[in-house]
Amino acid sequence: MKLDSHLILALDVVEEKRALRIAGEVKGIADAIKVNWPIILGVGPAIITKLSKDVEVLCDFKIADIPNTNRLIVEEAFKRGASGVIVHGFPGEDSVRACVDAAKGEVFVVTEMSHPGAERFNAPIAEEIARMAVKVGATGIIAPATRPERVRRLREIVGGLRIATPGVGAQGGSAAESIKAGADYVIVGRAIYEAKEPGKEAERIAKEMRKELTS
Ligand code: 3DU
Repeated sequence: MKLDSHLILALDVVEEKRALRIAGEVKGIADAIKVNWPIILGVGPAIITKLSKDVEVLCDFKIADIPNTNRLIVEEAFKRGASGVIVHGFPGEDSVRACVDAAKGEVFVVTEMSHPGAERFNAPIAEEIARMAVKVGATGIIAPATRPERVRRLREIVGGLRIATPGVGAQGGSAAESIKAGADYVIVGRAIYEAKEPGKEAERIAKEMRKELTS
């Protein structure tokens, strides 16, 4: 995926017309659009192919199954035009490796999620998951924008792997802080797609990150 604005739009809307309008407004601003189950179930998987004509699409299916099922999901996502997939790390090395082997593009492994509940079961194993992501040759990891100190720590572990951080805006995280902590991309959903002018809000966030990177 390109790394230009450092912004990935999480397009969690469930109507096709609205999805395509917002995608059009952020065209040329966001480096990629992330699709998750709400849009896949609301609009249908053909939206991956449709969006991918104009922008790189990251399929956030949080794939978390046995290796064979993971492989099948990953193959279908790339067949439809995805540039990357997001997979869970907790099912183990064989499950994540199956995704890396099947991928025709990028694989991001969730290390630690951004919501408060992740602190109990997820955070204690996040660093081990990050080490596994490096070992299996993943493209990058997902780390929490809501906890920049964790992004910083996970960066130490993954070295040059890409880090994408959701949790900016509606969940309370800051784009500039994430970048400062070592993120390559921030993932933003509601703060952009619920804005009156999604394109302008996307541009504002991209500018905030540019400023951080050049300061
Ligand atoms: O909170 P937002 O509306 O900006 O959306 C964040 C998106 O990122 C959403 O699709 C969510 O499912 C995803 N995500 C997280 O929020 C946190 C994670 O740890 C992983 C993915």
